[in-house]
Amino acid sequence: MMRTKDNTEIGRRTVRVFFAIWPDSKAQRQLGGLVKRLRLETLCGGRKTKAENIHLTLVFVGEVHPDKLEILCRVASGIRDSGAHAFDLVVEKICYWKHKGIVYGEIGRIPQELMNLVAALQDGLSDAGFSLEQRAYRPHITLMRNASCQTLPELMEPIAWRVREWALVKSEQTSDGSVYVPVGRWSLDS
Ligand code: 2AM
Repeated sequence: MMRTKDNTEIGRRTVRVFFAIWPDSKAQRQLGGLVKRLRLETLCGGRKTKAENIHLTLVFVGEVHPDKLEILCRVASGIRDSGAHAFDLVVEKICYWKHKGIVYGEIGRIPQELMNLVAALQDGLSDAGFSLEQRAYRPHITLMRNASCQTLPELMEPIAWRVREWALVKSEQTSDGSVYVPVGRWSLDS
């Protein structure tokens, strides 16, 4: 049996969950195309993120027992009911985070609505008894892992989409890599 930092037992039935935003289909195609270019046009080695897995994490919750999913959904519904607002996300640049070994899409101007949503989630989850990472939130869209890069492609034009919803997602490890399964979705006010 494994144990978490606070010495809680992790049984085999825990699930790994996080709150995240998925790009719309056009932005997903553009970001997926970018991942291909990273391989073809640069000296970037590493593990590509599959197009369908490309996302922006809002809050990483970690391993929880399945009976906690209902509480997570309740926290999310409370935030939706309080009237969180839609916003635009614009990826303006490709960056390499050497010490984490990731290549990621950087959000140019971080929308206040995004930070409000993350803060509301962090507060709601803490109040509900979840212990979250203390690191400052740094929004990024991981395109490649275990990466080592010499050069990075320039973005011809920004990749933008209107964020109208967010999701709670379960991460499952398979022989084919991570599979992300939505547990719940919540809309943002237009
Ligand atoms: P990453 O892309 O920078 O690895 C699913 O694993 C998502 O949760 C990924 O977006 C991942 O960020 C993020 N994540 C994984 N482990 C995390 C952790 N310990 N703290 C914060 N985010 C994490």
